[in-house]
Amino acid sequence: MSDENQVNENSKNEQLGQYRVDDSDKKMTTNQGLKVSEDEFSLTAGERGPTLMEDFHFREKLTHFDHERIPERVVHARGFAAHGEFELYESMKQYTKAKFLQDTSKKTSVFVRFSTVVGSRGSADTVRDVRGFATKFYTEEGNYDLVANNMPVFFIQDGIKFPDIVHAIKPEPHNEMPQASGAHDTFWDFVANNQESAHQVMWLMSDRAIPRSFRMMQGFGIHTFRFVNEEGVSHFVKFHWIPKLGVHSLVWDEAQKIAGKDPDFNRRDLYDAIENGEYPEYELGVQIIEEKDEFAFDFDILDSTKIWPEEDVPVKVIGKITLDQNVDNFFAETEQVAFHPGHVVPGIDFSNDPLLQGRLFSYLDTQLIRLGGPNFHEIPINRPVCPFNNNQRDGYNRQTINEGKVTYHNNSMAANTPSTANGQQGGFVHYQEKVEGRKIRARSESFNDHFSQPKLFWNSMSEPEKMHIKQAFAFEVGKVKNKSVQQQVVDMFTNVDIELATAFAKEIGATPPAKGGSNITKASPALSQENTMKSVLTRKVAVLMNNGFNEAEVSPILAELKTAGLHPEIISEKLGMITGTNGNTLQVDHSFTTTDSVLFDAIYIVGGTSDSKVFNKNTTYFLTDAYKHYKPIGATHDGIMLLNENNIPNSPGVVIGSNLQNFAGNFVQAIAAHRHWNRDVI
Ligand code: HDE
Repeated sequence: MSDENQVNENSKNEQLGQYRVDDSDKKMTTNQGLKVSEDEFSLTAGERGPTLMEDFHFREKLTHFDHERIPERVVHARGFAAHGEFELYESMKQYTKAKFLQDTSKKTSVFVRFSTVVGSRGSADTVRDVRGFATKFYTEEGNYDLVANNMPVFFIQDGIKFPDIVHAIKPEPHNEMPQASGAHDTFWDFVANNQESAHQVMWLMSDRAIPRSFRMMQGFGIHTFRFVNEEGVSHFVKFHWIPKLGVHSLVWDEAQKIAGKDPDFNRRDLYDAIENGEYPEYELGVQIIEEKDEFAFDFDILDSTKIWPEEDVPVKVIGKITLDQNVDNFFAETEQVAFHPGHVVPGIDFSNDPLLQGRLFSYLDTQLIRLGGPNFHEIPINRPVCPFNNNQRDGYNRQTINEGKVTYHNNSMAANTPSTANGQQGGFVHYQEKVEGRKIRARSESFNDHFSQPKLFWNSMSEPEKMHIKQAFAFEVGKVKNKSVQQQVVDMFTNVDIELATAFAKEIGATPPAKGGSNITKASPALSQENTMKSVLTRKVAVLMNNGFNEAEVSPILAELKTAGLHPEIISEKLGMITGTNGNTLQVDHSFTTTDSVLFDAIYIVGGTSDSKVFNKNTTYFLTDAYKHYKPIGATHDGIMLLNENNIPNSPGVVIGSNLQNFAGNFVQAIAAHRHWNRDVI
């Protein structure tokens, strides 16, 4: 365990090092350390006889296997995590005394787990869902967890309704269908009858719900928290994670296909990026509101269904996390990590947001059952890197060997230690907010406006984004069997936008609204993905090639794509090598059997000389899908002919290199635009 003031960005890695075991080149033993002489056959009475009770090795091996599973998380079951470090750009001393936010020369180790919310552990990555973005900072003052999502608002305003929303969106209880999807009756029945959900539903129907990559999504702490400084002055704060690569999404048809072709699409992407040294980076932003301005807004800052528009309360970027290390063992680290919004450090405190207050109960409670008792803080991934001492003892799987016999406070026999620390000594002192009121089960009226911000969100969308939202409603509500629920949803979202409600009502055979809608015209450009950073870095290009390609001309193009930061991968009929007209060969990365158009960001068709039906048929498939998904398409050599044969028009994002001049440069530019929405796609 590191000394308090030696805690740095390596502390967690060093601590985990004490628990890592490399089993290779070792003799096999039982869990008691006894060397095993035979692991293929159980101990039997004769070669064809029954297994003997005395076979302790068999019993130990099977018993351990029988107990390998623990309950999956009740939500956020499917996740993927990585280690990294946090660096501070600018001291936050003015606002908070949190030590990891004081000194720009100090770095902090972090562990980040991304997740989907609704699906089981084995479900697909690219489902339409909210994504979790949970970060554990291993600070010198203890673990600080920022347990965030990739959308800035939540479905409900009060923690007491969490079991209801989760029951409604999870697979229906009578037949356990559908998996990892909100496209069913109970979810939409919940939505229509709990109208505070309108804002998050708009986000869920938007492209934000199908991120291209964990590396390309934002994170939001959602709730209003507090920063408290050394002088005891408090400011309200909201936390943001801003990905350096910008915020990017899939299209829905593509996302559904990927769910079959590569259910691990997002986790593979993160894992590969880290293995390739292309470390994902996210900047930490804060929005800060002074205490005196608590009531200065047309929404309640304690309401988790509201954002603070960035144009009104700017996001101040204060630091960055870099994820630079994959886990060694998924179960030990990713599965056993336990986050909790109540894991705070001095200088960070809570607000009275009733959703946050509910969470403060739930996380410890759920870990007790999931991780089998009260000692899960001793699991290596969860251990703080600073010392931790108290009088808590015993329980299942206790590992710490506490010396001595004093296990209570106050005491005289251990000089009243472990002793408490006051605020000056680094003890956590709750912010002394003055609160008074009657005990009451009710919500403040200031929480009652459920439609202004969904409308703000809608107003902020570009035309393609609006089109996707309409299509998402048509898909999701179209899957609902109950006609009354469908109509209730149409009526509800008429309060957001009549054009939206009319569009999907027509698609699903419901009655379009005759009148209604909101007259709010405000927009927040920061909400649109049109305005995000676009980059070609780490984008994957499928290069379709066959024997007889022009190696002398194609290899330099591939080299240019690589120099631009792209990943061209060669796809052909068979794995192995392909030979160019000059006799030079290139290694094939994937065959048509082992990959698919939807797994790439762009397609480059080169072709070859051999007129192969298999190649041409598969090229048609790759092209059609890429075109339909608005992806950049490049063609040179025989590829141009294939483009023409497949009637791919010379439309936006289609780059034809007839004379090769500037082809690579133009293609890279088309890829930098990511998707070409102004393409005529039916
Ligand atoms: Fe969670 N949430 N949540 N949640 N949540 C859990 O804790 C809960 C909420 C979030 O990668 C559970 O360890 C309640 C908002 C993430 O391990 C559980 C309420 C936000 C993760 C739980 C909320 C989140 C969880 C399930 C409403 C974004 C995954 C397993 C009052 C700010 C953490 C677990 C990981 C996980 C309860 C709402 C984010 C049951 C009661 C809002 C990222 O404790």
